[in-house]
Amino acid sequence: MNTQVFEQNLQNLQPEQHQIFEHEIAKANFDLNSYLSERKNQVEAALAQSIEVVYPEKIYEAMNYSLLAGGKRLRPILCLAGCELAGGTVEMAMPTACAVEMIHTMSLIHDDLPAMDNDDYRRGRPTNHKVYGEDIAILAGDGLLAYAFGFIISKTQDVSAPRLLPVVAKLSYAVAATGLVGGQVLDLECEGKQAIDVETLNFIHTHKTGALLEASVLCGAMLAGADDEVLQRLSRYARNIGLAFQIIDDVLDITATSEELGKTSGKDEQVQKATYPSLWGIEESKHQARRLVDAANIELIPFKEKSLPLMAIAEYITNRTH
Ligand code: GRG
Repeated sequence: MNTQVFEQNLQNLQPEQHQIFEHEIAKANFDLNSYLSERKNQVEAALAQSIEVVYPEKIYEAMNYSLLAGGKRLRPILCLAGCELAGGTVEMAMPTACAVEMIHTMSLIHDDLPAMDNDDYRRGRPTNHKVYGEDIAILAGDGLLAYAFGFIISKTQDVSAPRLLPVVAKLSYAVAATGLVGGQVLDLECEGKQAIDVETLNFIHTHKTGALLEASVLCGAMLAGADDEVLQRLSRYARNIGLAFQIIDDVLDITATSEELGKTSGKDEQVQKATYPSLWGIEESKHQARRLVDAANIELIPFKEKSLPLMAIAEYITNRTH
C-alpha cells in the first residue's frame, strides 16, 4: 500500500467524501470480510471455552444458550481492533473482548423479557426466557454480567494490574446507570411517545447502544497502554459509529425481514416507538449515518494503515444488512 498517498488523500477529506475512504480501503487491499470472519472465529473459539457447565447445570446452560447463539460479535471485534491499533495483541485483549460480549448478551436477554421489550425471537432462536423461563433468564443475565468482570481480571495476561483496573472501571460505568442502564430507563419512559425530539433520542442511544460500543474500543486500546490523545480520537470515532449503528438498526427494523435480522422486524412501528426514520425518514437517516461514519473515520487518519480495520468496520456498520 502507498501510505503517502493514503495520508495525503485523507488529510484533505471533506465529510461528504466518503468514497475516498472506500477507495483507500480497497486500494490497500484490505479485505474486510476475511478480517471479520477471522476475528469472529477467534472470538467464537474463546467464548466457547469461557463458561464451563458445572452443577447446577441449568444456569450455565442458559448462559451459554444465548452467549453461543451467534451474533455479529461486533463489540469483541472492536475491542481487539482497538488493542491492535494501539500496539497490543489479540491475545492480550481476548478476555476483555469475551467480557464485552457477555455483557452485551446479558443486555439482550434482559431486553427481551416481558417486563422490557417482550420478544420471542433473538439471534435466530427463541429468546432465553421462552426456553428457560423468566426466572432463569433473569439469573442467566445476572450471571453473565457478574462473571464478565471476574473473567477480565482472572484471564488477562501480559497486562499489569494498574493498567487493567481502569479497563474494569470503564466497562463498569458503560453498563451502569451512567451508560446502558440509564439509556434503557429513558427508552422505557419514552415508550408510546412518538413526539420525542432528536436530543432525547440521541441520549437514549448514546447510552443504551453507544456506551458499550465505545467502551469496547477504548478498553482494547487501554490494555495496550494507549495515551490520552489516542483514547480521545478513538472515543470520538466510537461515539460516531455508535450513533450510526443505531440509526441503521432503526432503518433495518423497517427494511429487513425477521429471518434476515434473526429477531422480530417491524417491532418499532408495532409499538409506536420514536426512531430516527420516524423523525427523518429512511433516506435522510441513511444519509446521517453515512455522515457519522465519515466523521468517525476522520478521527483515524493519523493512524495511517493501522486504522484500516476500524475504518472498514465503520463502513460495514452502514452497509450491513442485519
Ligand atoms: C446491562 C445491567 C444491564 C441491564 C440491561 C435491558 C437493558 C438493561 C438494556 C438494553 C440494551 C439493549 C438491548 C440495547 C440495544 C443494542 C442493540 C442495537 C443491540 C443489537 O446489537 P447487534 O446488532 O446484535 O450487535 P448481535 O446479535 O449481532 O450481537
